[in-house]
Amino acid sequence: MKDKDIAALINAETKRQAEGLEMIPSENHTSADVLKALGSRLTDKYSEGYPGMRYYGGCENVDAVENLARDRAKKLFGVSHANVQPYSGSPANQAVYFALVDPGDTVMGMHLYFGGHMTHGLKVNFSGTIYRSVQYHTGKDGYLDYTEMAKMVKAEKPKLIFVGATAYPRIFDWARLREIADLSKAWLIADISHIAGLVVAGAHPSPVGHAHVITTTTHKTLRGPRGAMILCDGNASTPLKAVERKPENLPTLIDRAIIPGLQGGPHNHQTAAIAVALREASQPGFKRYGQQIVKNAKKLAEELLKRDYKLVTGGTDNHLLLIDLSNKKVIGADAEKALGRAGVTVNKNTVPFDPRPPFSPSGIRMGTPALTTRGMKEKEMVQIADWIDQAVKNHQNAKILRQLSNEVKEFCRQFPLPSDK
Ligand code: DSN
Repeated sequence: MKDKDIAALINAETKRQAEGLEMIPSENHTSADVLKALGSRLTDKYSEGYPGMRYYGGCENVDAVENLARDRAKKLFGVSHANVQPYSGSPANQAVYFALVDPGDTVMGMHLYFGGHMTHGLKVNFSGTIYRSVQYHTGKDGYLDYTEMAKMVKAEKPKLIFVGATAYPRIFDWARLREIADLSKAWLIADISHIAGLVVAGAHPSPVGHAHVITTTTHKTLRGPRGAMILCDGNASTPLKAVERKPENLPTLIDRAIIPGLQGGPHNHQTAAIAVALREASQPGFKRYGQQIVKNAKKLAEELLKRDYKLVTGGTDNHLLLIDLSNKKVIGADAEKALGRAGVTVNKNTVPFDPRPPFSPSGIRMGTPALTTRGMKEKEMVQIADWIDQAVKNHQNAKILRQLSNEVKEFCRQFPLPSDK
């Protein structure tokens, strides 16, 4: 690369990832093939529209790329329609609102501070300003309170309910959630961004057949490039004909919400990289990968519990752990900083009913998708729990944190990033 400044920064970031433990649960390490597709000439091409219906010439190759991505997504998740054009998770969710509800309609989602996402109706997000947003949350035990949620649906009569999370360590009961959504004939939207890879691996129940629409990013447990998809069942798009908001019309409603509703030209390099990741996720090894993510998270939880850490819900069923540090005399931000200095990257996070403000919460969130990609298993989780504990206990001791970071660096040499293999 001729730009030495950017080359140096890319190298520094690759080194940082290779020499440390990436434990932010929404992050992962992509394959060399995914990176190759992202860095290809496909990025040069404009192609507003969909395969076979573009506003530009020269689309024969990108049409084939997008068709492959759509077909692979449909097959992998078992749905009849896939839109692979959303630039990322937030635009995908935005498109769902745009397709299915009108400004001022009542919508429902889990509150961000209880593990939800901004686009699920947070007051300062578009979803909480354009629509009348009511928010559900977890009970004191950290589990989603389905009974409370049903009461709220009966009282508020939302037209659309988002279910999905960024910091929820347990599984979602999709059948029960659909029953709850049916109480007000609401659209049920499953945002499986965090757990898509687990769903593919059979390590988390699939929302297919329960949710009307599924949104997911492609760069978390699914291990693809940054991007997103919207999945649903229904009839294929019917160009130029008006369609009603009915389940059978979902593919048309979603496609039109993406373009011309919200987006312009699709990112074809990203679509190709999504197609590559979907092929990788259809290999038998990916099932083992997804299941190992959960085994690793459970082992890490067990080890941290032994060291007297307070885990929200007392453990995990998925890829992440939410830790309430209130008994450790350290706040989330300080723990995040200390762990970072020790070579362990996590993020500060609110815990349910957090008495502290969201920009300085009581907890931290961590997960195992990236560690598992590097080949780490239960044995390694024991060592990692020990380093986490040492860093938290010695969060003010620069010498110990430096020593831990050297140990982590040494350990990481045995587990290269996939692109370096
Ligand atoms: N930023 C993502 C996460 O970290 O969970 C959610 O969009």
